[in-house]
Amino acid sequence: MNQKDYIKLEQQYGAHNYKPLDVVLCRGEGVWVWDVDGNRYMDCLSAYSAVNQGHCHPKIMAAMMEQARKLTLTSRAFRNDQLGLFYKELCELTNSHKVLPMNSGAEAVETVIKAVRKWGYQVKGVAGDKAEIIVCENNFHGRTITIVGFSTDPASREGFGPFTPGFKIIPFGDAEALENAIGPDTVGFLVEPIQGEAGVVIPPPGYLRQVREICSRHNIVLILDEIQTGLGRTGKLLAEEHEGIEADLTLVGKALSGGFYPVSAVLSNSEVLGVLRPGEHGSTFGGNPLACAIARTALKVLTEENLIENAARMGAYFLEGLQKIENPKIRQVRGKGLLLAVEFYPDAGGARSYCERLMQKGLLCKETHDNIIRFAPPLVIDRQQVDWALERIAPVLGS
Ligand code: IF1
Repeated sequence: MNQKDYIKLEQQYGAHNYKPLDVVLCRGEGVWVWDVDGNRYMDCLSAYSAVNQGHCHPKIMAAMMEQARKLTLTSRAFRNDQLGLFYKELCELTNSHKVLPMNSGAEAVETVIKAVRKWGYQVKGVAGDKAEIIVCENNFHGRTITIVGFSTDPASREGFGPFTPGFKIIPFGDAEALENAIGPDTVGFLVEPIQGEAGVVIPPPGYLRQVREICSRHNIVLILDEIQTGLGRTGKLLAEEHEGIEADLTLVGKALSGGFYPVSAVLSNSEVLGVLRPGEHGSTFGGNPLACAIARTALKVLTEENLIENAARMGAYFLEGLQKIENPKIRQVRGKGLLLAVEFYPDAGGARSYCERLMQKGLLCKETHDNIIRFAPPLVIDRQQVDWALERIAPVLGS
């Protein structure tokens, strides 16, 4: 079978809820992936930051195989010997007190919404069913009904109502808007430290510090969605560290497993997770021993292989290279660590066609909106590989 045959199968039998580049991958190693015809590409998307540790990392794979031979799933009706160790190691690494494990990012977001609402009623004293959570315009937190209900992206939400009430939307990067939106029933503020899907939108310096102060002053839970920005991507373990703050609740996912398995978690620095009692929340697969063993090793790889420092160094170098590209159609080049973006003027559009041309040159990346290209290679990338990428990107984006 060749690429066309595989694509035909997807077209015929699959729901068409994606429009992928027409490349059919079958193998990956580090920053590289190969298609079924044997062509090699550099992966500059990293499955939206889920493979920060690089494709098929040998240590994570070994941990997965070893655990798969022993025990994969118990449900939370029984205990397993990986869960406690996973909790302890994740808490020590992130300076958290408590963890609630789930699978997908959206599940972690749903978990936090439940916990924060309950905290609002039980601890803050908000009247029943009145709790309000503030979120930002152009957010991306997942695909469930509740989450798309507070999205401002028409493609994400139109046709899927009715939606869950209890959310208020404010502009991103505007601390004053947060202050003004807070009312007596406000229980939490949910925000991405850098908006990924919106196009790697970095808020003004000091924003998160101001947000931290406002939330503390009003007794509101600050929830940072670090599902994409966390675990080294921006050159710090968590993006909150760039501003020296700590959220009350932090969401991680994606790279928590190095791309081997869906693993997400809610990290808590406050009493919020304490409001959940037995029977009130859970998941069949959440916290299973296979997930825990994989995540423990995925975290170890991040630190032992200095991938966070490497993301900071290689990110700065990559950004510098992108900034040298001259094209009047480019509006801005920006990024933090290895979460980078090139934005074209809106009427220039064409981000997709740039991605298609880069694919021809052996580099895979993905547009977000019509005019922004995101570059987010695995954090194992080295200087020569960044040079290799820039040698291909510069002529394409420069024309
Ligand atoms: C898809 C985007 C990225 C996320 C943040 C929660 C989730 C995500 C900050 C939900 C997920 C994904 C989902 C993926 C594409 C991707 C994405 F373009 F859609 F927005 F990364 F930028 N919070 N982001 O970024 O996590 O439930 O998917 O595990 O195809 O929808 P999930």
